[in-house]
Amino acid sequence: MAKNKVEETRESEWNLITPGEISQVDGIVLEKNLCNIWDKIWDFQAKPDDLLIASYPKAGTTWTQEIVDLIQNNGDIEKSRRAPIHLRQPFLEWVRTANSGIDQANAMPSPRTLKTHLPVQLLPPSFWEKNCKIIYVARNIKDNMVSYYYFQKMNKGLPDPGSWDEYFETFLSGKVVWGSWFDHVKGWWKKKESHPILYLFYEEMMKHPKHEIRKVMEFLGKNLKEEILEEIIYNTSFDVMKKNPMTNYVNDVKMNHSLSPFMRKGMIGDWKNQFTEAQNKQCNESYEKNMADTSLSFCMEL
Ligand code: PPS
Repeated sequence: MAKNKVEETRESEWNLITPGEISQVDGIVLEKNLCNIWDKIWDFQAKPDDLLIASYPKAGTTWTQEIVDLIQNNGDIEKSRRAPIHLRQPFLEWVRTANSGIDQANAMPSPRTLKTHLPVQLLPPSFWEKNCKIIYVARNIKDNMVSYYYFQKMNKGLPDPGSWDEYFETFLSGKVVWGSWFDHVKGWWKKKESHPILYLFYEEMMKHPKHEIRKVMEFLGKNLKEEILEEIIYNTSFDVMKKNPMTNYVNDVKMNHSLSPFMRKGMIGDWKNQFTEAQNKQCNESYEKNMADTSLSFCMEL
């Protein structure tokens, strides 16, 4: 059954209008096809019962999405396998020839769960006006950077990242798609002082899945039995999700999974296999400088 549902996703749904091209909105680098319809994104009308999952790319978005979907479906894995993740929870910035995340969201009955990677200042204002619940997930800069590098290599919808050494500089300068990691994680952290945002950390989800999943459940106003929570932990573990075609973008013609799988390693501290000593030092210096004005802190290794 799962296989047929994946095949139902028409190939044209995956075709980008301007693959790999970039432009900017308010100084933030974004995919060109998105910039071309920016007014449509900005004018998106959120509804009070929308739930938004926000993150910097590669921070654990899909993992959080699957946890949320399973909680909403009381742990029923068959229901969560009803469709690929981007059809269950529209991605606001998804712009393809055959559809867009905004059109998908507009056609979807409430209550809706939506996904975005937009930095806080670019989120359509209706989300604030309607006081929507938001879950933000953040991941430490080093693992996030490595994951994004391999994603840009395998996803032809994004610019070619160049060599690792080149990418390292681009990432630290904030000139990657969706902007600076520093500004993203800090901007959303600050916003939670004035808005209902559950701010999660990838590393905490790895270390204490039950605790973090329970937090999500309580934030969603649900109360699931212990055994259901255990099933959700199992079904959202890296190994199980890696085998789930509904969470792996298997039909995305822009993604070359043989270059690097969507679910790649799912680890804390894998950056040590990628960073040189000099890069680690440079990243630490940049981190200290850019994070001096925030109370946010991250676990970089176990
Ligand atoms: S995207 O494209 O921005 O939506 O990607 P995103 O889902 O945010 O991030 C993908 C990375 O998250 C890892 N991942 C997981 N890690 C642990 N457990 C689970 N269940 C899980 N699901 C996804 C995925 O492997 C990517 O990280 P890397 O380091 O590249 O493996």
